[in-house]
Amino acid sequence: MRRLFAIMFATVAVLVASLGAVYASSNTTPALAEDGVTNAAEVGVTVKAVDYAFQPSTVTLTSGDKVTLTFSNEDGGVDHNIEVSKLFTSNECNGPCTFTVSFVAPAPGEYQIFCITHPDMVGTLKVN
Ligand SMILES: [Cu+2]
Repeated sequence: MRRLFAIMFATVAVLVASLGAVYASSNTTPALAEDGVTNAAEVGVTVKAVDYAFQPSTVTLTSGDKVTLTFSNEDGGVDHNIEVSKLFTSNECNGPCTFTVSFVAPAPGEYQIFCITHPDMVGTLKVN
């Protein structure tokens, strides 16, 4: 009886040890990089609104970039916002004012930048 108990104890101990080893090895396996993450760069860009126009009128980014866009409305007493459809929309602010918007650069292509209050105020976001 005592011998049987010892064998059972040893079996359980081996089982626990091997489970621990499996857990440890799976825990130390290097994580696979996700698509688009390996090349991600943190990018800062500034877009101004001056005389009802975006400056620069074209912003160029690389797909996957983690972007912090600083928007600076330099038109005193004028409300501007900045937005790109399905990507980001900012609130309007009454110039002079500055704020930042964060987003991840989408799939390559050209996207229109616009201001909700001024239909003629447009720019282009080029993503490579
Ligand atoms: Cu505007």
